[in-house]
Amino acid sequence: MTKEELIAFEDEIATLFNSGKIRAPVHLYSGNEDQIIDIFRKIRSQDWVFSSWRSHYQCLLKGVPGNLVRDEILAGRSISLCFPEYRIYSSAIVGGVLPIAVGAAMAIQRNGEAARVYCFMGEMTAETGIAHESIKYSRNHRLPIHFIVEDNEKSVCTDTREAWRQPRLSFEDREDEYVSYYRYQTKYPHAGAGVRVQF
Ligand SMILES: Cc1ncc(C[n+]2csc(CCOP(=O)(O)OP(=O)(O)O)c2C)c(N)n1
Repeated sequence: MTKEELIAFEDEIATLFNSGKIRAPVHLYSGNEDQIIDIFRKIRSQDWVFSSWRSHYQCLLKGVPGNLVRDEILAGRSISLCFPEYRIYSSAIVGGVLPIAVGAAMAIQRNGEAARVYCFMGEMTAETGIAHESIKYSRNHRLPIHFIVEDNEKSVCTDTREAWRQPRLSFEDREDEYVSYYRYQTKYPHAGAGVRVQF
């Protein structure tokens, strides 16, 4: 899936949402296509991907056909897209997938499987206790997992750095065996596509 294809998919979802065709919240990306495509160069079909409420790019890059992703979003399930047959799970609970991803990595390690786990989270999620514990446990137990922190600088409407009085976030610019970080500027609000839609 190319950058242009990701953007075209997202533009279509934005249009569908703004015209009232999706009767549930959507969370769009925009502006991170190069970085997320680069991360997916390492991710193979046997690997597991865990994401948040914003997971359509991950689904498409993991190989889920666009029409399946679109159908799920149209059915109002954008915030928790799960396609187990493609090994992709997501949860709309802040930090919710992190311990599940760690458990999947523990199972892979115990069974001696060749798969790896990739777990995406926003920069505010990365500041929570559960993220710090999940990353610490994974690192110390050398689990086959990699965490990706996606920094759009905000948590809903809150500036993450101001909230913590921390100009430099905990995983800012981290690039090691267990954690990657990237920053992007989105053109969208936290949820929706810029037009108020009454469900
Ligand atoms: C346990 C829990 N608390 C609060 C929320 C509401 N909520 C949804 S997304 C979000 C912001 C998270 O910010 P960040 O991790 O930076 O993600 P992003 O900006 O990429 O959406 C919040 C507070 C939630 N979904 N789950």
